[in-house]
Amino acid sequence: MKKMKKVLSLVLTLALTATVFTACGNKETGTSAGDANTPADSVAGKNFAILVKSAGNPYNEKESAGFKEVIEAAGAKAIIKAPESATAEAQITMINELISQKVDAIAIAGNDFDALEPALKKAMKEGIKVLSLDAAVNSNSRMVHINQADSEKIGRTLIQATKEMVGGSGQIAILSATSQAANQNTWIEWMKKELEEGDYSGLDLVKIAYGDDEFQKSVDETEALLKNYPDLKAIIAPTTVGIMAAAKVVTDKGLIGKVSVTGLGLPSEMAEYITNGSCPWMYLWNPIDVGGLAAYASIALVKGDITGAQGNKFEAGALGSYEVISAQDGGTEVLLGAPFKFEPANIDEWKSVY
Ligand code: RAM
Repeated sequence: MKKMKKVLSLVLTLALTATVFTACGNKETGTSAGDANTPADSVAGKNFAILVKSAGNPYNEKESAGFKEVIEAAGAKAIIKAPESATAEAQITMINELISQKVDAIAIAGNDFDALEPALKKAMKEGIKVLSLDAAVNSNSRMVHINQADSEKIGRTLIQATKEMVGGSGQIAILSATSQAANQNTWIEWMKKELEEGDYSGLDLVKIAYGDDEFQKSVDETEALLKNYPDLKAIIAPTTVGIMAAAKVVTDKGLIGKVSVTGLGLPSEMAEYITNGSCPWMYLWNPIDVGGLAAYASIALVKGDITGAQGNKFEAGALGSYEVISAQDGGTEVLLGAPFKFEPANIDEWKSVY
């Protein structure tokens, strides 16, 4: 299963990064990442927007790149928006701009679960198809959410990994993104649940810090954690910006082996730290695929093939067939797949993929 996922991810990534689509077809589906599995003219000339959390975050850039490739291969126009910082206010301004531009769809990684509701409802009232990806907006604000991986599995797995890394006991801390990010907050809820329900009497969660998905702030927060908790044994960073900052600080301070970093990281940014042992292992999914799947869902919504209701089915090129399922937040979602573990044995083959 893992192997198959890996092969599919590789096929799509190669297809998406190639300038000219050649023989990248998937034998099983008979499609390629570029054909959107729809007649190209049905969305030709239409405008599909993606609005990510913030600019300058390589994870967001990869999501946007995956989105753009699929939209353009379907003959439509991709509009990529990213605010300077990860705030709801900045996204509301951009949503209003997209409404004025009369785009056909908006795929948004929300900087707040509830605060975007009036703006996104206005967009939907104007006939714009709205979906979230990466970080969900509430179910009133979207037609469907594109979820990168099972949230419960992510949260529980990170605590299980941490227990193993620290040998069963010690102080641990979480370094998150913004305090309003729905994806990180959901993962943290599951981490807490795992701590409560499992055999973790030796683990002490001393602090949840927020680096706001800004590198320097994440570095500062990591330094503060190490200063305030000199016995700290592990930092869990469920954000690609945070995990890299934490691993760099642990490395620079000569704390490899004393403080372990884990969480969700990009292999391209973390290879150095997985190799040097500051981050013994970590998890992620393919962000290019998250953007690609959001693009296929946007196209299906605009074409009227799906409404975002539970049970809707659509084709997502080389990614395969997907079904809309019910989400834990009361809305609906599409689940991309399972998270993947990156460790010293496989990091070299992944570091140039994403
Ligand atoms: C950061 C962002 C993004 C998240 C990844 C794991 O880049 O917060 O939303 O999904 O980390």
